[in-house]
Amino acid sequence: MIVIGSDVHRRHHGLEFADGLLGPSVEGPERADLIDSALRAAGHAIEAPDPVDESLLGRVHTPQYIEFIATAWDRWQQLPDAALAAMPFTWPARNASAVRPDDLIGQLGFHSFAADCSIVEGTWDAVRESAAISTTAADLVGAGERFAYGLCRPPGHHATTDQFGGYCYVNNAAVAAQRLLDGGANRVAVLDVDYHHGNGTQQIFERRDDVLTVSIHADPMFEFPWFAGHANEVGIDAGEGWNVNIPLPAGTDFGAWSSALEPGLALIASSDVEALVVSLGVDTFAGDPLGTFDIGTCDYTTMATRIAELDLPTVIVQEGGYAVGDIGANVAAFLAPLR
Ligand code: OKP
Ligand code: ZN
Repeated sequence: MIVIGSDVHRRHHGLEFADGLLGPSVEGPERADLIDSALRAAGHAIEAPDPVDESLLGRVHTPQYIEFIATAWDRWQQLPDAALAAMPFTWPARNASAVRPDDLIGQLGFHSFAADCSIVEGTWDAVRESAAISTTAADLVGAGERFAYGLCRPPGHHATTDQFGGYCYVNNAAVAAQRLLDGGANRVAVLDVDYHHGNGTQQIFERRDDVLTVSIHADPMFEFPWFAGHANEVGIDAGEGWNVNIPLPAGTDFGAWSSALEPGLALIASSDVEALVVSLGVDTFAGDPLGTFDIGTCDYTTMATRIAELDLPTVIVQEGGYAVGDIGANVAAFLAPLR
């Protein structure tokens, strides 16, 4: 198993508004550092990524959005009373104008959907490196590797074509999927096993039939991201039938989770896809502070074994997982059977 990773993620250590308080984000640098050390201890070598192709980011997202993320910190620094992190406080709500404002504060709201994300000095460096990691993993699989794992941080699956949120800025799974298509695959699947619905990945591909998106997640009736992830979201126009959402109740254990996985796998197996991207969140873990599911460390090995039975070239990108004491063991358990 090839693992791609980097220390550049440490430059991103954002703030998060939650439970009425602004504080350090739950999505912090220790997450990736602990996965890194657990994988090294398990015998994996970790290789550096190649530089990212920024034009690819501007095709998965809008070029205007990528430019915004890349320059927002410098613009924030020009403000006379700039605080330590750039954050939005207002968003376009229902029935709002679709016009993008000129002002930085307005654009922060225009280009985001949640207050759990901020932009600090090193955010763009880390976001770009995270995308480089997923691209490099995709290139290795495109060149014939059966599996490659991208230790991406920050995560990506909530990032839409032009909005950050849910700790995500650039959608690493979507970038990997597009890279596989650019490399010659006719159709790919993204299987999102993070606890939260992959609303960004869904939105990026919802009008397309060359990417099948399948997400298994906590029902948005009770869980973030709340405004997407229902079972009746099946894709739009040419993409109709190419998005599958499998929402599950609070407290779901691995037996019920596995039963939900089966129809997703069956669809992937029958859809003529030539490669697979797995959005690997381990926030389905029983001890996760953001989750409610009841999945154990050993279950991740069973999960990965079943996914590998699809017999597809597979890129795995890291998404969530906030039980930092167990995050390394959980990721290592998932990667162990993939060889
Ligand atoms: C990102 B990923 C809790 C705030 C929760 C949203 C959760 C983002 C999850 N105090 N913020 O899918 O793991
Ligand atoms: Zn998650």
